[in-house]
Amino acid sequence: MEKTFLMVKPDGVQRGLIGEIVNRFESKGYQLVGGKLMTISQELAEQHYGEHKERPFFGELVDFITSGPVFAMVWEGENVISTARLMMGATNPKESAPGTIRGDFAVTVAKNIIHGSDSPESAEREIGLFFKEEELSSYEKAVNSWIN
Ligand code: RTP
Ligand code: MG
Repeated sequence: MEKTFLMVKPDGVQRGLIGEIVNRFESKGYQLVGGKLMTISQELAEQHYGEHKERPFFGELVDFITSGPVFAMVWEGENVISTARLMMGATNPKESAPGTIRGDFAVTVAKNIIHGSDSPESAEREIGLFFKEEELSSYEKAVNSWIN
């Protein structure tokens, strides 16, 4: 079953939105298979956002993501990578639709509440950066047969 890496960014943690965000993915029908509150090191931040190294906002992005605890998660389910991105909304909250996480809770692109892997390759890479194999739990839920 497909897995993705999602993370409540420091602004979402400070604003008390962990529960709200977990609730959205649980209610949708996805399954939480890993989660932890952690503070990201400079090195991990630079690896995680490596694709943006040459962008003008890179320094600001690394400073922000390391500025306080994040809630890192792995979620599992059918098509979870792209559907989670739809549920998050557009990167810039000025364009993210109401009903999406960024559309409902964020105002500026720099503080946009949540990160989500953008492809199967990113998901695999990011899960590996943030979680050890033994930190993920695979388990059956009886309710799954009513979803898939
Ligand atoms: P993320 O990686 O955080 O899930 O966001 P994303 O895929 O929707 O957007 P991406 O292009 O990967 O950008 C990563 C994060 O960089 C910040 N950003 N700031 N100041 C700016 O113009 C700017 N542009 C992007 C955002 O916080 C974005 O989530
Ligand atoms: Mg991205």
